[in-house]
Amino acid sequence: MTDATAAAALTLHNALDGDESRTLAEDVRQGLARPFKELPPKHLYDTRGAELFEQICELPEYYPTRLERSILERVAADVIAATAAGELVELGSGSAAKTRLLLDAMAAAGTLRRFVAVDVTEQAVRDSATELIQEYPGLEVHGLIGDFERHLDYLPPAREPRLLAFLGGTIGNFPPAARLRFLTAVAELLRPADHLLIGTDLVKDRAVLEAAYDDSAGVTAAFNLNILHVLNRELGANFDPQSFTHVARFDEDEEWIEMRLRSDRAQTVALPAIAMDVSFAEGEELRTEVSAKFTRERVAVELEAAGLELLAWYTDPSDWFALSLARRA
Ligand code: SAH
Ligand code: AVI
Repeated sequence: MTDATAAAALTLHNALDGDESRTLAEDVRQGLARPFKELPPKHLYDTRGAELFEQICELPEYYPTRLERSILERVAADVIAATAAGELVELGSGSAAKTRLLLDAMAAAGTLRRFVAVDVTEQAVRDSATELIQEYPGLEVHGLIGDFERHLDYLPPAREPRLLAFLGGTIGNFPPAARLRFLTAVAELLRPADHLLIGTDLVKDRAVLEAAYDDSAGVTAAFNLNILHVLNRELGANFDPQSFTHVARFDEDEEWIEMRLRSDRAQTVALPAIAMDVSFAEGEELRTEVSAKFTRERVAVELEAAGLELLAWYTDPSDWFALSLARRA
């Protein structure tokens, strides 16, 4: 493919256009003023955070990526046969590594027309979009740099039966109320010919879960601590990342992993860009992510609450990870 053809097949839209720094400032202002400090996990993913996440996917302890890939290898052709999808829209697409399995199945079925990547990390959208138009001659790629909680209106109108994919278990990173809001918004996007494919990590032994979020090489710790570097860079803050410790704990009542940063000492941090000083007591923790773990029943109930119907449930042999195919009820 010539460069000119490749350029014609690729469109990019940046829905963030500078307002991301405003949301970061607002999220930090609100999240760090609370008695129980918390930041939304999307701020983990600057370019460095996205690179660290890619490294996490390769870790021996972090099973979700490998298992989801193995399920996709087995069922991608069935999913495409069931949906007749001509376009794939992926929310939180990152490097779109596993996406290729769906695109390959669409190409094999002769339906592949367009891929739409949506991610808050600009570099990830640009790089994956550029790679995919080279790898799939004739494929149209639209990259939407945006927040899937705020910018679904910017998706291009569907032209073919659409498969909307939300892989990796990222749905687990929403707290429950936001999850229902998000799934409802996704359901409203779906026309009768469209489907949703959603990856969920499943409830399992605490030791397996906690090791996946606290690996022996320290990559997840670096990923978690990177959020402090984001605040230092974007808000002129003076966090000393060395004085915080990565914590990953499974909460059995909530059925979710929590990633936190524990302050090793009493300290006050300045955030000049938002004219805020934040004090941490020794041992005080800042929550940076929840990662919910599901059961089949819970997925079905939550899909139904959002106006979706579970059509197929695909798992790996150990029942550690699942992909659900759904459509609007
Ligand atoms: N789907 C890939 C990547 C998962 S990591 C996989 O399965 O491996 C989560 C991805 O979601 C990251 O690429 C991150 O940048 C993106 N993300 C997180 N919060 C987001 C938000 N609010 N809006 C858009 N993308 C988001
Ligand atoms: C993107 N998301 C599904 C990952 C997860 O497992 O919750 C993010 C992650 N956090 C720590 N390790 C990986």
